[in-house]
Amino acid sequence: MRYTVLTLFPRLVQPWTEEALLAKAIQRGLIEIRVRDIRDYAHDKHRQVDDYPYGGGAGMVLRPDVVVEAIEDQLPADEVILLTPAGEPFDQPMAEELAAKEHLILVSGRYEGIDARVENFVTREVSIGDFVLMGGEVAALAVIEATARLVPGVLGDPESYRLDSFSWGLLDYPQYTRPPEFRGLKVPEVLTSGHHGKVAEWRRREALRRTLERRPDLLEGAELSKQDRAWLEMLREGEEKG
Ligand code: JF5
Repeated sequence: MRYTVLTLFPRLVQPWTEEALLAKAIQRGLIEIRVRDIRDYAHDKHRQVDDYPYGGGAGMVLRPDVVVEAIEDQLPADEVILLTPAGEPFDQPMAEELAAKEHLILVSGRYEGIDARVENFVTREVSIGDFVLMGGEVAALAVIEATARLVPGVLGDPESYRLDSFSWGLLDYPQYTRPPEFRGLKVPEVLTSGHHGKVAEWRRREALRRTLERRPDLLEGAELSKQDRAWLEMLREGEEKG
């Protein structure tokens, strides 16, 4: 998998790629991350990339010629993705779809926005959430983080991505490690019992409990067994009684 990040702040993005799992994946040749400065595509000696908005108003707008020439210089790509709060919401299924591609170009806007004509030169616009960042860099890195871990070999143990939150369509079950008691808080007994079947059942129930409490919206899209539905029914009844 190759990623090309187009940004006005390459020095913000580059260091993120030089640590931890991303660095290891690059070193192993599993992924490649190119970071390119949009300003290198400016036309004038002052390297101007933005200008005043037509129609007036506050702030500056990124020029379409500069941004589109930066994109075109990095083609071909399977996807050209503009990060913007106005985009399609990013989620795990989209991460899985993108992780199967060979080259993603990620375009990070800054300032008050990008000239709307750039939309005609991207394959999709993506939002990582309903908030406004100061620029698309963190959103581009979020897309890289979410997709690179799905590239075969990037995570050591393939179990760790099959079993995590959202691969079930549910939130993760709670995890515990040593010590067995911390400031009066004990590890649930079932986890130290050695009964693998009981552990699996408890984890599934706790994942359902957490999802019901924190993100009931996720239950509609989750794959639920008859047993799951029975537990949820019990949990909901328990909730009603306080
Ligand atoms: C940006 C105009 C881009 O704020 C974001 C963002 C939020 N979710 N996903 C992306 O990107 C930066 C801000 C304003 C265009």
